[in-house]
Amino acid sequence: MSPHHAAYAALVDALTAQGVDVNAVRTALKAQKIETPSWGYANSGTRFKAFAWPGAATTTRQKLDDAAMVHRMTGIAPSVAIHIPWDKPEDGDYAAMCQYAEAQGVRIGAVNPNVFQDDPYKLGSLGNPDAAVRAQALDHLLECCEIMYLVESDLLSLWFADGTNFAGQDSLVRRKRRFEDGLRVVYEHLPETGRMLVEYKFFEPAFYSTDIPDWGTAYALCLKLGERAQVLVDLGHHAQGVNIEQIVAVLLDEGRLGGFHFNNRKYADDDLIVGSVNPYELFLIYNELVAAEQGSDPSAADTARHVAYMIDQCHNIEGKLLPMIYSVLNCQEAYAKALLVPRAALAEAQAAGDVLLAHQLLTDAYRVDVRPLLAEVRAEMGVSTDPMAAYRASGYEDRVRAERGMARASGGFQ
Ligand code: PSV
Ligand code: MN
Repeated sequence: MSPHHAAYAALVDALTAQGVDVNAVRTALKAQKIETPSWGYANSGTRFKAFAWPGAATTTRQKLDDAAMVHRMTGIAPSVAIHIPWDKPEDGDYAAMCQYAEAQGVRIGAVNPNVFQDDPYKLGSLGNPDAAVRAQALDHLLECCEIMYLVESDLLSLWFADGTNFAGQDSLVRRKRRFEDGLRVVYEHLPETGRMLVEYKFFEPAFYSTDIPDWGTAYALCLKLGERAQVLVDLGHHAQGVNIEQIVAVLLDEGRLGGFHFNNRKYADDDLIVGSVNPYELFLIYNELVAAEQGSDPSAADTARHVAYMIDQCHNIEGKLLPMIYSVLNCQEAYAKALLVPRAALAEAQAAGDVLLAHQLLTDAYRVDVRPLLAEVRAEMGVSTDPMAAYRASGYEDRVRAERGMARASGGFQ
């Protein structure tokens, strides 16, 4: 018996004795999916400096190659989010982009419009006081609805940098209404099965007010738009101390949790590897998702099953693919631990008001070393039991360094 099998057998015995259905846990883990972002493979950094990484992707083809490698290593990252125009094909051939992705073993996921980079957006996009700029932003958002058809994506993932820097700069209410008007038009142009994910962020780049600063504002917008508008939770977009798992629980219960941008932070929107600063928080978030998925409310379970799990990170000093693989594995580990929470015993302790037993049942699941279980699941899925080591040994990094060299810029599909 290999060391991995011995550890796995011991873990199965311990978990079975606690009443865990290990087969069900393995099945759930094999169905887990995490989407990686095309922009996470390119050179990016802080507003002070983006350090170039040798071999980092510049073209969308290279980003898709990298994403496909992450999927080959982990087995659970089969789709790639694109950002337009960063990933816009020069010849407009989105079919070729999809074919290329499929040939590498991945598919295109969420379409992310970009209404924050061009000069006209200095005072905002859909919230801009100038109707001509609002129209320009709307045009781009509608173009992205068309792109959804072309790449067969059912997710339009929206983030707006809109806001103001100074009190009195603009009317906060008028900005809110401009957003309602603009998003209504976008919603009407979504493909029939498409969903709109509305991301919030409390500050940056605007420093006095942000037009969609929090989940409540995003939720209120979604309620007005219709049920295919849902909130996207980016873990780096909250003030310090905000209880993100509670936001997740509430949005799930309201049928309005659409997706995640996973990352981790210590201070602000740091875009660090998810689970690197606070793996316990990641576990608590997954705990709410599993509770909804396995709970008795069919509508919350359905919402949980359709959540889009996406990574949104910026790797400045730690490489590109390896941190992405690590991020996917951290999500896998958090999910595995959440699947071990004894739901019935927890509900009993909660109903009995046994505060500490309830807390202990939850934290005991967090403390389980699930690595042997994950190694087994990976072996059954036909990927390496140790994806980080497998990537290091693959020679991929040396090959792309030799082929691509050192580049700073990142461009569209070539
Ligand atoms: C904004 O900080 C954000 O989280 C949005 O999701 C953007 O699309 C992404 O970062 C990439 O810059
Ligand atoms: Mn984000």
